[in-house]
Amino acid sequence: FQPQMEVATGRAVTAEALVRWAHPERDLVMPGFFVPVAEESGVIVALGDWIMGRVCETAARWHRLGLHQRVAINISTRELGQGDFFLRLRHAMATHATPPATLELEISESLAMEMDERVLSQLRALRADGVSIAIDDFGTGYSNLSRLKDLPVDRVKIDRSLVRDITISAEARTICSAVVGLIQGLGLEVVVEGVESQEQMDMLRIVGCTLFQGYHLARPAPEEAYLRAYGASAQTRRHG
Ligand code: G
Ligand code: MN
Repeated sequence: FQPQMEVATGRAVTAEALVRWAHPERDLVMPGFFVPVAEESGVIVALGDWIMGRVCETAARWHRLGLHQRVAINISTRELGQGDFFLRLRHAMATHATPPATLELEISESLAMEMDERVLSQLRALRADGVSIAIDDFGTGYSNLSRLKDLPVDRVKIDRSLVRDITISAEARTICSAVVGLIQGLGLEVVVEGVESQEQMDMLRIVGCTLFQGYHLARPAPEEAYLRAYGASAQTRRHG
């Protein structure tokens, strides 16, 4: 889990669930290595179900612990293409009694721009029930801004590639601040991902960003370590 921090309060508002493979003989394996293989072999369906179950179970348990944080799950292109994807998600939510408002779906920009009406209506229904929808990796693909306003979306995560050079390049700053303005102008929340320095964060705050995720704030961590740092008791410690 990696936190998205609200900088004004110092609170973690969302925990992004990031899958890792604890291989018996190797270091922690990153999804970039095993997800493509899982997609090729078809294991991705079972893996996706396992992740969905873990996320729904975690979100429900954190809610019972009084932790007011959403848990975000990354949805792959393959998954949204499965006819029964939403049925399986609803099933996982029902199995674990997950309050919809504790869940957030992250859908990559390229995928979001291609969603058909069937997928959109399912997303609208989930959103009406309280699930948050975020566009992930915004700025890496064909950022169709006019399409963005028609999507059932709560927030947009600006990709780290748009942020990387803002401290050294005036052009990068201009692009980043224009994108932030556009998203906010559409009434959507901006989350900046891949924040790696205080300097970047200071600049992004001037532009009006309030939600940040990245190594500068916290690296992804196993649940136990995450809860020690960002759990309910940690937040009480911090604020009184
Ligand atoms: O596509 P998505 O945005 O979900 O990718 C998240 C990935 O980015 C995770 O694997 C996570 O470990 C990684 N990540 C998180 N914060 C940072 C950061 O500040 N810098 C870099 N380079 N990667 C990050
Ligand atoms: Mn993501």
